[in-house]
Amino acid sequence: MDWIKEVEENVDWLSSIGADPAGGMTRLLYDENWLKAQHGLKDKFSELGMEASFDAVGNLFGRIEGSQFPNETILSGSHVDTVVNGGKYDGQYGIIAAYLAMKALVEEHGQPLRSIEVVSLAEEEGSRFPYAFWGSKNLVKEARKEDVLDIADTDGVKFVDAMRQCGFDFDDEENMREDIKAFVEIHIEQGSVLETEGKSIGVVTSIVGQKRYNVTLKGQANHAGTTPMGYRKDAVYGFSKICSAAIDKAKAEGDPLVLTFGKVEPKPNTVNVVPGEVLFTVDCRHTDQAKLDQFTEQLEAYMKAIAAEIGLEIDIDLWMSEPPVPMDKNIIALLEEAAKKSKANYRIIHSGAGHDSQIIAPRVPTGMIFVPSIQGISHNPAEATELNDLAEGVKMLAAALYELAYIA
Ligand code: HGY
Ligand code: MN
Ligand code: MN
Repeated sequence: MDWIKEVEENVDWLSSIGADPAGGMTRLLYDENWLKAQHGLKDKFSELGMEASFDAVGNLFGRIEGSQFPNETILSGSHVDTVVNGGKYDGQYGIIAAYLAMKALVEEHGQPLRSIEVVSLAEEEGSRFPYAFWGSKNLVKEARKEDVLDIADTDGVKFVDAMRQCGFDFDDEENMREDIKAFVEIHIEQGSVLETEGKSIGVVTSIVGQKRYNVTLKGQANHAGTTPMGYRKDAVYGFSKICSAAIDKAKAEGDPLVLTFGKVEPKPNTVNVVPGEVLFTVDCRHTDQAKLDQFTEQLEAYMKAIAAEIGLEIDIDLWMSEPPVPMDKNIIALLEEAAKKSKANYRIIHSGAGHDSQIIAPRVPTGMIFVPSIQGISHNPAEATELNDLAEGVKMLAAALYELAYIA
């Protein structure tokens, strides 16, 4: 197989679905680009001779039946959604690599002993609705209807309506599939460790824990000219005090703690009006759950204190809280073995980004492979990985899937 050509063609094809005129890619859960991508992948899986099917919520599976142990399934894949103006590798590279690895394995070795499936997971980023990991959480039966029944995107489109308009609905199946024996996800590193150290492959040991909040500060909109400074209930002033002090505290805490105020929406966002309201988001991560909890508890207390000091109302909505998750020791060893066999220039590495693997790992033996990100850039149209590294990643994934699905 011409690995480089296949990777390049498939990344270019899938990236064209959701290419954003403002740069990069925007393909959000249940939007029209998302639906077009899932149906395009379904056709692709069928063309590759796979049995292609959706589950109730829109996760897409491509299956090659095993000859001897068909009820033992090795799963590989990643998420099909992107952030807004994101790159063209985060998520979708893991889907493309999985089906290309399966294609290469069948071409070279014929039918596997165990079944192999590629999965295009419906959503991981939490970029459209205040909910993340909808795809993998449904796969492992952790998703709860009540968590999404009343949520909507920033245009007011309700989650449930968007899902049903795409022809999908809640998955009322109680129990998780029992046939999935392993999950391997390949993903770009989204950091610069591999590139800095000149490595082409990362074998992931653990994934960071993270918490995400929507915070609303409510003060009083007022006239910018006639409202003396001492009379103001300025929501942006409150946000800026919180943001500045919290970032300084995070820097003092030091790596691997990270803190991001990614979205800030003042209202009415007008030059000559004292802003009466601001919605902002918080994303805080750490490899150690206790330290993550301690920092966020202090942060929540500090936000409330600043709001009280300025006379603002505050609403703190913690809508995501995922613990740090170790990868499966046996899968790590298998990935290291595959890296050694394919003479890959690899290193063991921890993930500062969240991944579907952290949702699946507590239920299924799970491992991750990283390929380098150029200058560590991600969640940005400039996200890029050398074609050779992308191809090496597919070969590494194929070697791992061979060990899992072709060896008795
Ligand atoms: O935000 C993350 O860590 C991932 O890219 N969703
Ligand atoms: Mn991402
Ligand atoms: Mn991702």
